[in-house]
Amino acid sequence: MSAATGTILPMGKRELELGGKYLGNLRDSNELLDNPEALRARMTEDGYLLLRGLQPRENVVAARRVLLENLSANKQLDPNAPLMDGVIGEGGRGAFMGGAKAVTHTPEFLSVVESPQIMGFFDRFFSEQSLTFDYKWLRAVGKGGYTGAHYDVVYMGRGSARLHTVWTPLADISYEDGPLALLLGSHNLEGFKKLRETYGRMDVDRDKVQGWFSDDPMHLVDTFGGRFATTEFRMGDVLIFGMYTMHGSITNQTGRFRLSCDTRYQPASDPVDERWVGENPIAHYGWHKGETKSMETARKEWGV
Ligand SMILES: O=C(O)CCC(=O)C(=O)O
Repeated sequence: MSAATGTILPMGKRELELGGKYLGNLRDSNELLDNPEALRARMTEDGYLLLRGLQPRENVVAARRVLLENLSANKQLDPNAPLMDGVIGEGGRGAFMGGAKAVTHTPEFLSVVESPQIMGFFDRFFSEQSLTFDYKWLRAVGKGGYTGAHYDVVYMGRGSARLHTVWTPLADISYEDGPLALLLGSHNLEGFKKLRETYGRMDVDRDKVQGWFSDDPMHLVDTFGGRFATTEFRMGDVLIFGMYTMHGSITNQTGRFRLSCDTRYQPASDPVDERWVGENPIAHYGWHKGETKSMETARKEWGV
């Protein structure tokens, strides 16, 4: 972990200075861990909670190993490098492995994303029993790869209004590895209201629109307000945020896969988005099937 304030980090089609107008650092909320009310207030205020070391590190290392063994068996890794370094092999490409149960439903993986630490956290956070979707999102981001800015609600907004995402790094992730970046204020600033009421009401399976809102973080900040924030992560850390916290990622500049998973949690008594639960969740059934509307066209229609 090497980069510091003033470092230039690529994100989408821009380069952002860490500590500058467009990109700052996330703060952790570990000091609030024993106080659910304060955690809820912090979530309302910040739109996220960064909790360092919530998961036992050895459990995350074990899940990482399962994922890397799978990537290795699929010839994605450099066979001459140590498995646990996750070095991208010749021809190895980044992969979205959402729903890949051969990995996501192994005991090692479930012992992280359904651990007593994370389920217990949400039981306390919601002050009632929580549940997590059966479908788990898993990503191996290759060199030059990144995630464009979006709200999660457009992918999973049919159930609970209290649904939260947990982003779990399956690596120690430096700035160069391409960590997640949140657009602070996107969940509550007035400048984002119209965006929340247009883009934020879309459903990718119903509306068949591309999901990412933008790959231009500077334009987002200049137009709607807020500031992106990121940090370096260690295995064991989790980043929790709501459906209206816009986020994307810094570009992976390394020769290693940036490995992470994102999983969802809500109160068990709330309605559940039917696409993501059950033995074999139906997942996205309309998105990218047939004609897909470009985000550019949709944004013109919404006037944002
Ligand atoms: O890991 C990434 O690059 C994207 C993750 C994401 O979009 C999410 O956690 O909702």
